[in-house]
Amino acid sequence: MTSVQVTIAATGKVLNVPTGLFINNEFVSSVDSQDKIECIDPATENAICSVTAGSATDIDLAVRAARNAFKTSWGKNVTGFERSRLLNKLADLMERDAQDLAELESLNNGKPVKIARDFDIGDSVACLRYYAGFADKIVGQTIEIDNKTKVAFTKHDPIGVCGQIIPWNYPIQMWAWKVAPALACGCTIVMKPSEFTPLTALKLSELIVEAGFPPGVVNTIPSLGSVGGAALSAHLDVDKIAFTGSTVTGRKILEAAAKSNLKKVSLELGGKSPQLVFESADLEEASKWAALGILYNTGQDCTAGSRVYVQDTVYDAFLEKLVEKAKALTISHAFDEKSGGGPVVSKVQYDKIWSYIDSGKQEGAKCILGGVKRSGKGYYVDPTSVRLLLIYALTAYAMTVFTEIRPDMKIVKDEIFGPVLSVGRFATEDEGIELANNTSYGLGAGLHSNDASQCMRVSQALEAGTVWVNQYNLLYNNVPFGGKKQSGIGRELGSHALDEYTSVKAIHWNYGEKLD
Ligand code: TXE
Repeated sequence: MTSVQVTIAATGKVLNVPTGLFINNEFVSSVDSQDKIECIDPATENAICSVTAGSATDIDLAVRAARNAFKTSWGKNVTGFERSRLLNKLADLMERDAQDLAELESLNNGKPVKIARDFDIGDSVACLRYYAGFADKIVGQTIEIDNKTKVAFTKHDPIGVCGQIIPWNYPIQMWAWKVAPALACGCTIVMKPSEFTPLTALKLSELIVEAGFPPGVVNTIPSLGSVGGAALSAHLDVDKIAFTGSTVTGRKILEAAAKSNLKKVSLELGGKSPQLVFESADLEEASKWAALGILYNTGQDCTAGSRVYVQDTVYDAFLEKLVEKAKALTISHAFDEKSGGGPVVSKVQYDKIWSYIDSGKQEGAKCILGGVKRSGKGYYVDPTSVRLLLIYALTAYAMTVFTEIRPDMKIVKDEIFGPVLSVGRFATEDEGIELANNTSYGLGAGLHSNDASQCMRVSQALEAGTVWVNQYNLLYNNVPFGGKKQSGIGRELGSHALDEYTSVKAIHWNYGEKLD
């Protein structure tokens, strides 16, 4: 069976969801495995359905399909105009189905439907259109060698078959960020969605067929990371891996690439992103950005602003405002249009977050907000819906806030990937910068100040791929995104992503010189 009917409980809507492996534009069973991936609704802990778990042999078949398409119907055999047309068509279909996709995303991931529809899918549609615009504008250079006899020019060829391994925190958006530039450049794809959230990648595969992409251009293999992800990374006929996920797994992928065929690898990994609040900052605004910076996507965000450092002189005033803003934010069920977040994605993630909250308390940080575990169904870190507030008598908060922190504490060093904020203090600008940069990660950083030269100085000194000034966590399809240090290699978004999916060829042409 390669599809099931899934009922969205809140609306009674029934969606047909593919559950097979998607190879050559068809949903098929595994050739050699009976393994299944059980998909769980994190809001209820109930099973949604199970999907086929692809084996290493299935990955190999998908790679062969992608290679064949690359050599025949795609790659250099399709014009940029046609790739652009198909990407735009895919964007239209995603926009048409935004509500259904958002409900499925919400069911499998836990995020509110409104956020999935308006932000994740809205941004993904825009991402497809953005790269559709590039597909017919991928050009090289003509380089002068010698005016009379020689010229050289460059071509940006599609790199080939790309393995794309994506996580569970933004299943549709990470799909779009990877698929759009790869297809614009003429690459073919074997997509491995996270085993926690494979449903929307499968649903989007239906749209690949409807849009008219030739068979084999995009293939989707749900599989465990240690099986399908590892097989893709080590495959001798995969030319590139694009990965978003943990630093631990990123390291394994790089190692597998090095030990196999030295395939190109881009990695978007974790973070422990700081925000600095200086005394000249608009504290009202800074406190809103700080609260949202950690709550967005229930903290399951690679750029979650999980460390906030505040200048001594405004520390108390800022903290008071931060707590006020944090108390006003809610996490609740998926169909609550006002919800700021939902449950976290899985039991594993829920347990991980709570073990960090416990460790913060044990290591001596002061928990000034939240940090109280609730019983009940669903992986809500701290449920604050109106219904639940009645039960918890106004004591539940959307996030946990620790103060009196030290650099050696686990909550300060490690990526928690949940709504847990550590707040520290500093006296001078240099001390603030040093605290902010005291991490092995370098993905995002923020600073709040009304002193223009300070903004310039500090944004240059912060060791991160993205720095936000007087705002936090906003991303745009036309601005590059990626990490320094152990937060990754390469850039997504913007024109920079095209470099990840192309290989530059230099052609030297002699049109006049004769050898003596
Ligand atoms: O990540 P993994 P997990 C961080 C976050 C989170 C932690 C663990 O801190 O709590 O990682 O999450 C595939 N070869 N981020 O365990 O394992 C896996 O199947 C190839 C940050 O879910 O990195 C999935 O598709 N692939 C992050 C993808 O890797 C493998 C987003 C991500 O899973 C593999 C997610 C292997 N050996 C988690 N093992 C971000 N940067 O936004 C697993 N995978």
